[in-house]
Amino acid sequence: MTATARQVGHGSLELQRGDITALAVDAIVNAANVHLQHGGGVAWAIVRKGGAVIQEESDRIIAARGRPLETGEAVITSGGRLLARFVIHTAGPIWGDGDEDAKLRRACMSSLELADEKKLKSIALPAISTGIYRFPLDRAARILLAAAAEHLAGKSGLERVIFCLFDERTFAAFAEAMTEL
Ligand code: AR6
Repeated sequence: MTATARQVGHGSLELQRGDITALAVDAIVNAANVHLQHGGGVAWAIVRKGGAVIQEESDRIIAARGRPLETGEAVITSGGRLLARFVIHTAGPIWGDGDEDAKLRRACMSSLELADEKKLKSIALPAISTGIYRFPLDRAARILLAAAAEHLAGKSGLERVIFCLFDERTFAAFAEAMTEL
């Protein structure tokens, strides 16, 4: 598998090419929408493999709050049948909505903060917002990697933060952004 890693603080920041639903980590991050309706993209793949329990727990979270997530917010469910114990769901920005850079950074940061709150050691994230939400890939790669590096350089207990990139083009964009960190 194509992979690269860099030590940041006490943790390692890693890039892998592959399918995030196959990873044996404490949590995988879902590129969700604010309603947590997991109908397409990586969200659909996560629920298909992890089972309906992930959608059911998501629905209960929205019902209990009585409102959708804010863009950039993160919540957690179990991982169902996935190897990952948890799924952290964050809603990235839709390109064109305004203030996209800050919202994408927040989506990454809030996911990592939630993982630390739960005392998790390993987490994998997809290229949030770069699929159906059309955020420009190179720009997203720089923002997401910078946010993760900043988090790891702080008080985080995370040992591994992995960006799991589905296709070669996405992996290449992240690999290039990694050299600019
Ligand atoms: N593993 C890793 N990455 C994946 C996988 C996978 N199995 N499947 C797709 N990707 P997207 P968004 C990549 O569209 O742009 C959903 O309907 C994909 O190639 O999943 O944030 C949600 O419910 C791309 O690089 O997320 C929301 O409504 C990246 O994951 C909306 O799409 C993100 O693509 C969110 O759109």
